[in-house]
Amino acid sequence: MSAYDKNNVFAKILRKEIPAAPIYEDDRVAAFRDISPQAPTHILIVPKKPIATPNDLTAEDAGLVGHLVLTAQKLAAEEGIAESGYRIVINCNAGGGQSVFHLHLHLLGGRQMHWPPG
Ligand code: DGP
Repeated sequence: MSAYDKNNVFAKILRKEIPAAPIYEDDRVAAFRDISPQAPTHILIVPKKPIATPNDLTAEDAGLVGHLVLTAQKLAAEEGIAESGYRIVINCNAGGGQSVFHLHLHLLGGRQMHWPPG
């Protein structure tokens, strides 16, 4: 479990305290473009609920996690990358490459992805 810092950068974006390039928003999630894109499409999809890492999810979040993934699916179609393919990534903690401690999905596409990831 991780303590949630309410002043992390995604919390500030959700509160509109700092700008982001918005893509989508509803009552449970928001999506905006990554400031440092790693692919032609690189969108971050975040829950509005303050959850620091995947370790902090509980069974009650199952519907929210499904909604995050279905939002990624919808945005992939809108970005025109559904058929060519895309990658959904969730990093967890420092060893997983997480640098912002508000849960987020990366939606990456528009170029060939490679395996294993770095
Ligand atoms: P991760 O390493 O999985 O925690 O991903 C964090 C991502 O957040 C990283 O790809 C860069 C992005 N990012 C960091 N600061 C900002 C910001 O201020 N605005 C936007 N749009 N993205 C940010």
